[in-house]
Amino acid sequence: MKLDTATIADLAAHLEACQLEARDTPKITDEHPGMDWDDAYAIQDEIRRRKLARGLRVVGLKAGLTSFAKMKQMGVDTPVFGFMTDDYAIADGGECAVSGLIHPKVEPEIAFVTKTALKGPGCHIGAVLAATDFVMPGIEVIDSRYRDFKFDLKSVIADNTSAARFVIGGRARPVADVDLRTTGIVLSKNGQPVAFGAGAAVLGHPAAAIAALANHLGRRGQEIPAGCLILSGGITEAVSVEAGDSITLSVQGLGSTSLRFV
Ligand code: OOG
Ligand code: MG
Repeated sequence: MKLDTATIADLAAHLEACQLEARDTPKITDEHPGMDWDDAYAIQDEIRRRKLARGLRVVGLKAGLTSFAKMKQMGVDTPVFGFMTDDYAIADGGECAVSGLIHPKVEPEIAFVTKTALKGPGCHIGAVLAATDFVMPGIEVIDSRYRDFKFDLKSVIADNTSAARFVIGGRARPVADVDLRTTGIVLSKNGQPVAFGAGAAVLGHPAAAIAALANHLGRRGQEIPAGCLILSGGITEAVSVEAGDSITLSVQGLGSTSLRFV
């Protein structure tokens, strides 16, 4: 760790204030170029602590920057991990108010729900498939608190990996019924297909993103609990949205989920 406890608390308070007031900020590594990975996750943990202290619940975990399309779009090369609280959840077909967001984008993802806990190190796709209760389509709404969505990995980890809102829906299917590598997805904006892909875009198999999360948590003495919702990461580049946009994600064999920006 390169930052002291007070600086970590200040940066967490600053980033969370930017989120709650929907205003942007330069990336924090501009002021703190020496911060390390542990500092970055410590800031994210402090944001989580602040939210729990206000009575919010953590309702899911996420892996991000797990596809080449996303890594290329953001100019980075390693997955990152974050969390979602209950106030991020939007009902299937529901509304997302842009007034509470800075510059939202949507990502087509596969959502996993576990039936047993997953613990790293050494977690692999097989362990993930054995521990998965079902998979569903999920749309993540990301909203980096950084100006113009410009960040490096440490800054985006501290900012809870741009987590903002999410919706899941469609058909929950046991993972044995789907070949998640070849499963096709179509993301539509206002009825027009705008992004296409297949599950293999995410680390070769979306379950590999869940294994990477379990191994990341294992290094920190934590695990993915049973009954946990996890977003495995955007399959395509993220798509910008504004008030009035309707977004639908269709996943082969898993139906579709949608939301509307107002
Ligand atoms: C970071 C979060 C990326 C994903 O699915 O790749 C992410 C960002 O691009 O702002 O959630
Ligand atoms: Mg995402």
